[in-house]
Amino acid sequence: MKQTESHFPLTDFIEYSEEDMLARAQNYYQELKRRHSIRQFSDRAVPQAVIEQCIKAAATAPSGANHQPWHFVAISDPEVKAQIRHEAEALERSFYEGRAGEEWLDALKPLGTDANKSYLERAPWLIAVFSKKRGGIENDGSKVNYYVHESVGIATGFLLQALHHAGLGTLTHTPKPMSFLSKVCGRDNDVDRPYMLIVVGYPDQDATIPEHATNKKALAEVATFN
Ligand code: IYR
Repeated sequence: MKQTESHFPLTDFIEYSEEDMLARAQNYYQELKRRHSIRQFSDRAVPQAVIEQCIKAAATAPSGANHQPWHFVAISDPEVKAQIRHEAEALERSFYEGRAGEEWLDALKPLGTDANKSYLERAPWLIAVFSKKRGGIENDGSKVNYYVHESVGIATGFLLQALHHAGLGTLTHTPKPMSFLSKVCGRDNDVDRPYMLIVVGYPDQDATIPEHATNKKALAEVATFN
């Protein structure tokens, strides 16, 4: 490998025995299997320090040329949450009233979702994820970013796992179009694009998950070994 820049030895890699590796992989699967999108949130507060650590975990994700083309806006201000709910519900109403089309609405039936998004106000935190078309490591906007969608998708996955691991419930929410989030979050420029809204908090005491959501495809259906 050509090393034109300075490189450091990989000192923080941990190797496990094959037995431990399998046990860790099994345990991790068991942990991730308990992650479910929830739509009934408690209004119980969650310390900002926890959210900060989870965002730091998300921001360790790999990215094109390590440009880290993401920005997270963590919102707990009730007024901002109310504004987001108001805007999102207006969009969702038109979605459920026909914009979605019959096939899409049919696919959503087992989830039991509708245009009511009260959790956007009730949950203690909303994390708006933005992708950045330009910026580079310096974040000064002068350089192009690469594989932005892939990079931000991976970081968002890391964020969901970190929040779940910390003991919090989440929901990925993507009101369409999401441009209103830019204004509400003060990221109204031509570099940042709203990517996803993550609702974060404790599940309500009587939170439920649709049976449909527990039906994950078997390994043989999602993977092939040659
Ligand atoms: N954004 C809408 C609709 C929706 C779409 C999909 I695809 C889902 O998996 C769930 C919901 C809503 O939040 O209700």
